[in-house]
Amino acid sequence: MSTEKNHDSEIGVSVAERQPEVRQPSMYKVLLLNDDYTPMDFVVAVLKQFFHKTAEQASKVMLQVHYDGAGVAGIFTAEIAETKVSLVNEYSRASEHPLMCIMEVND
Ligand code: TYC
Repeated sequence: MSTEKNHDSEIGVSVAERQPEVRQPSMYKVLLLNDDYTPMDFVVAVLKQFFHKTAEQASKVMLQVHYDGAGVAGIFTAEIAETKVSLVNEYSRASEHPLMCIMEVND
């Protein structure tokens, strides 16, 4: 039986029986997409309110989205990213702006 570099709590435990290694959670980028109608001030307000950006950081991300089509608002675990996407999209719809927020795996 191979026991490899045993830890204190797993003396005599075979490689096959050992618990799997703890793995880092997958991370997700939360992106804002450009459109022709959402006011720049609204996007800056969203970045401050939902992503805790300073006015300067928020303006930078907003302009990145405006000129390049998309920009990263933040990088989070799946559950937090899903919540941010839902909250931002609900807030944008309630405010009658077409702003879109999406998530993608950060590999
Ligand atoms: N393109 C928009 C405008 O000119 C501004 C904008 C920026 C919209 C970022 C969406 O995610 C966005 N008013």
